[in-house]
Amino acid sequence: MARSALMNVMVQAAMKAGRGLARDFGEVQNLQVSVKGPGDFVSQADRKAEKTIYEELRRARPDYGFLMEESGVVEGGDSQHRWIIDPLDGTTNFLHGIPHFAVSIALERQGQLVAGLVFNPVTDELYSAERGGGAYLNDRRLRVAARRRLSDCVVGCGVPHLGRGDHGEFLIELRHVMGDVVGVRRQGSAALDLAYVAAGRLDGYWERHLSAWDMAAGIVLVREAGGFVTDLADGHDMFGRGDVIAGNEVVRRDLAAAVRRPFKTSKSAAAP
Ligand code: 2AM
Ligand code: CA
Ligand code: CA
Ligand code: CA
Repeated sequence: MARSALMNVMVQAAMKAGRGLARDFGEVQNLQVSVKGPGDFVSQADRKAEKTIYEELRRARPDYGFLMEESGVVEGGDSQHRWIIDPLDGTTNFLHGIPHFAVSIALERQGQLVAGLVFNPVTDELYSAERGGGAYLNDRRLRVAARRRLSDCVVGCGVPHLGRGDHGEFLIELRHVMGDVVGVRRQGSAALDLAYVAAGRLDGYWERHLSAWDMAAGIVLVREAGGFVTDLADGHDMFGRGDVIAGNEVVRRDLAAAVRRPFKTSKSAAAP
């Protein structure tokens, strides 16, 4: 598979940051950790990885703007291009020694997502996609799963932290979805969840309370693997609303219907 110059730049930045993360993962007990919000942690590893990616991308494309989880918006880029970066998606896994986390880098051109890369430096799985060019896991072309009945599907989700409000609503959604599918997985990295949908490992996925950097690269992967990604209202304002749902066309639609199914109280529900 021949990589474009743009993708080479992204891969180089992700690999360099990923090597640092893999080293830090080996001595995770020595890292300083601080708390940003309820259940949201940040360590030196997140910041170092972000700095590495920033420096690499800035050097290669000096005019592009940046949106990064730990540093926010970096002013001074052209108005046409914006990198959207999560240097370490799955920090909680990382800090607990669970080897399921990733670097996530996406590029927006004139407000459209045109490239995405998700890299797990422990498993050495590199997911990449450019608009119109297909999605890849390392050198292998990806395609979303073809299952059409929710009752055959394994789907992923995110569980909102208790400190974030509407977890009661989430539990209702989860109950509905659990009744409709083979299994539900909660793996702790939105970027990898979307990459798994692209790879056909998960048939579908939904999550709320996300930021653009959690999902930007993964959205490109799913689309380029022939999948569908929307917000939870079937629109395309994933960044504005902070929620996302993905799968093949049928699974996305039916999973969205299950997530949104009105809650019946025990009085209105049919007797078991
Ligand atoms: P992070 O590891 O980069 O913070 C998992 O459900 C997803 O939500 C991950 O992408 C994770 O990104 C993000 N996340 C987990 N806990 C969070 C919290 N308390 N606040 C905001 N984002 C969180
Ligand atoms: Ca975080
Ligand atoms: Ca994240
Ligand atoms: Ca992060």
